Amino acid sequence: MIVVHSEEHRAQAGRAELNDGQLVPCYEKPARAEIVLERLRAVGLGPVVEPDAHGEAPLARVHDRGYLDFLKTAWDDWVAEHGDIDALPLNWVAPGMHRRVVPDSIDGRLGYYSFDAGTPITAGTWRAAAAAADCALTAAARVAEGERTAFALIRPPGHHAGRAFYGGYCFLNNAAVAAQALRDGGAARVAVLDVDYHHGNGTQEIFWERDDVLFLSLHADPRQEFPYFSGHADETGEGRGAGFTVNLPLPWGTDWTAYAAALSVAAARIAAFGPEVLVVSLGADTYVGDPISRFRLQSEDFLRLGEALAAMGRPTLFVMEGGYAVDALGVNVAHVLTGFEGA
Ligand code: SP5
Ligand code: ZN
Repeated sequence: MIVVHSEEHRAQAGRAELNDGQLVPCYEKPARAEIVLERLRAVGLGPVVEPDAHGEAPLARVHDRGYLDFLKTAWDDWVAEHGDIDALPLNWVAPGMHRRVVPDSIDGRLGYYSFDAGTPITAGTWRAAAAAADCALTAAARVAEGERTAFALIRPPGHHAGRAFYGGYCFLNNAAVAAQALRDGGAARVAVLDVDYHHGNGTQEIFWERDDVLFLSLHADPRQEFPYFSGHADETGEGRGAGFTVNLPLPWGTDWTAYAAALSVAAARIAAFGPEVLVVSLGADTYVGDPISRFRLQSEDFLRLGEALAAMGRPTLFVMEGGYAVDALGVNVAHVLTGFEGA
């Protein structure tokens, strides 16, 4: 399986995120990608290739121009105001306030373009995020050229990032950028299946009114879990996109048996849609040992997940999302990919 990876991911190394009332070391850290790469090499998955540079045009197909410009300059603007410390937002819009005017203040713009305080912008955020998107685009191109599958081994992740917002450790929506590029390259229908523990609110928002990109997500119930305000079962899309968003929220404690049942529902919907390519937003934070999550998948279950994805029978692009039990992350991700390849 072709693995597309860039060391530029290391440029995103935040110092702290706000969690449980404290600034704690970032869960989304460079060691995550390093342990996955090490494991893929150990089990002989590859080749591992560098991304091609795709420029900003494919990013602007799913992201707002003003948002991209903000991301590129946010760090310099922040440092000019506050010095060399991670940039975190401090306040957000509420009902009765408005978003008509983009603030000039960097603090105001951080709040304008974000939805949480867990996603620090650092000196290397733009460089790392752009490299991740390039990896996803390069892997997508390989699948478009006829490969059965490819894996974008990337960070920072992307599925919480929307057209004009960041959050949930995500800045550019790598899976959405890739799905749109596949459409622009001629695929009539693309499905994005999100198996990260958290709802892929950004991907949902980007494709909300689209009937050419089916978005499906299995995730912890937003009544209980981040991102709290997105991912309920009755969110199904609007306009032309009505019926082309599928949310399968699951309770804390979900194990493989319950997870597999939801996966079957997703599989049936994907089969009916008939996509030319399946994009998998691959988070491994459904693992029982994940430090910020509460599902109960075991390492062996990720083999089953890979087999179930292969059984969907589509050319498949894997895009890395979350997973924070770093010691087990390499094994779990490798299990999905070897499960897929062996099936
Ligand atoms: C890509 C991805 O997986 N993003 C996840 C972002 C989650 N951020 C909020 C985490 C809050 C965790 N709080 C529970 C900690 C348990 N003490
Ligand atoms: Zn997640």
